[in-house]
Amino acid sequence: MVLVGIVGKPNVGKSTFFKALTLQPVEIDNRPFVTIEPNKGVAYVRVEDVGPEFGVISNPRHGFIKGKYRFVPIEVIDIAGLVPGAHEGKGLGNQFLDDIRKADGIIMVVDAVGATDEEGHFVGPGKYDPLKDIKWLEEELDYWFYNVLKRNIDKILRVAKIEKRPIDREIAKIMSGLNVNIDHVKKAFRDLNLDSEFYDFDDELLFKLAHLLRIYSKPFVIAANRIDIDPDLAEKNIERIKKEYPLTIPTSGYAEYILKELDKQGKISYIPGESDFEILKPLSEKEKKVLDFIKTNILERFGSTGVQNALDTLVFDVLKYIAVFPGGIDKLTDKEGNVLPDCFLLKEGSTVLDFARKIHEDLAKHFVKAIDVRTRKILGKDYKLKHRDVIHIVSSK
Ligand SMILES: Nc1nc2c(ncn2[C@@H]2O[C@H](COP(=O)(O)OP(=O)(O)O)[C@@H](O)[C@H]2O)c(=O)[nH]1
Ligand SMILES: [Mg+2]
Repeated sequence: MVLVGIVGKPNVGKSTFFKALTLQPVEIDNRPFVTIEPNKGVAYVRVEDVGPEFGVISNPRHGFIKGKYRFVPIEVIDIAGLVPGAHEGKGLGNQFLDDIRKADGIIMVVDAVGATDEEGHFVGPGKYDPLKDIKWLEEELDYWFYNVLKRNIDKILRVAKIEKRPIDREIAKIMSGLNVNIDHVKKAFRDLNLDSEFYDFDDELLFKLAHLLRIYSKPFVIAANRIDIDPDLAEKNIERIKKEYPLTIPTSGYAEYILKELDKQGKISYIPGESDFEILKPLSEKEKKVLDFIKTNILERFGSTGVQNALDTLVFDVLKYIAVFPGGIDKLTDKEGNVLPDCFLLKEGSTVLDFARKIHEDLAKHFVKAIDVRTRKILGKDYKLKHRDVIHIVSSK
């Protein structure tokens, strides 16, 4: 499953953001370092469902349908807060980053209103520049990769020399625990003008390599969070951050959590990611007031709470996943009568054969042909899938 890590300093709302994504109970507190054990849970990316095109209502085996959308499960991990110097043991250190070593990408949460200093202590809105956080957070992530490289580089070089193996392959092997693959290393080597027989790594070069491997294997989006505290101030900061980091999304984990919770209680109908909600049941004065605030200051102003948007941007735009549906050419149901029960997330560029393999190894082994269920066109095994394709696979068994 796609795995997303939530990273940031203490007290920027990481755990609240996680709770808004997963509706899973977590420890929330405005003391630094509340989260030590990672929170792991299931969140959902949003895909326009294909059911309506076929005049059917899907019932997903995993995830759910809401409105015209299908929410497809992925995994998220919320870890402890980092502080500057974490790699030297400051705060809780950076050991807990290992909890996200397998992450495909990162949501970096910062405090859009700058109300917390670099260690997460409350200083008041406007007193701290959130752009500074992004810089040192990036550096801490680089150090994390650097330390793993540094620990292993002598061995890597020795093995590569003695066994006459290409150095990039050896690096990819050692770094695979951090989700680094050979393509990432090759790309980094190209950027640094290194070839696969380069042995002369000094610390400076190693750090540059660590940085590149980190951005290639753990790309990130920024959630400029807690916009509800002061939307004007947040907007100003975000405009500035976006100049350097275009993939910055204004978010309010708090607003998203309230909306989802009231939706769960059946008091409102809210589709995550939308700019509006519908009131279904009488609300208390307090609930009315909060919803009114969220509607005016968050939804109407920023277009959504941003939480769903941040996750979808990371998974679809940055990590380049596409959603593909298995479907029979004559019927869209499985044996139990579930309509379009499955939806798989695959990397852009995946072929029909990759898709078959994802469903079942046997389906790939005995692959005969595939059919595009929409157009009824026959597709070969090398056909590159598109987002929201519905594919029937014919096998000889
Ligand atoms: N106003 C506002 N407060 C938030 C939001 N998210 C979290 N908080 C508050 O910020 C504090 C820290 O939240 P928490 O989620 O524990 O942050 P973490 O340390 O980064 O995991 C708590 O008092 C939360 O209630 C938000 O979107 N808006
Ligand atoms: Mg936390």
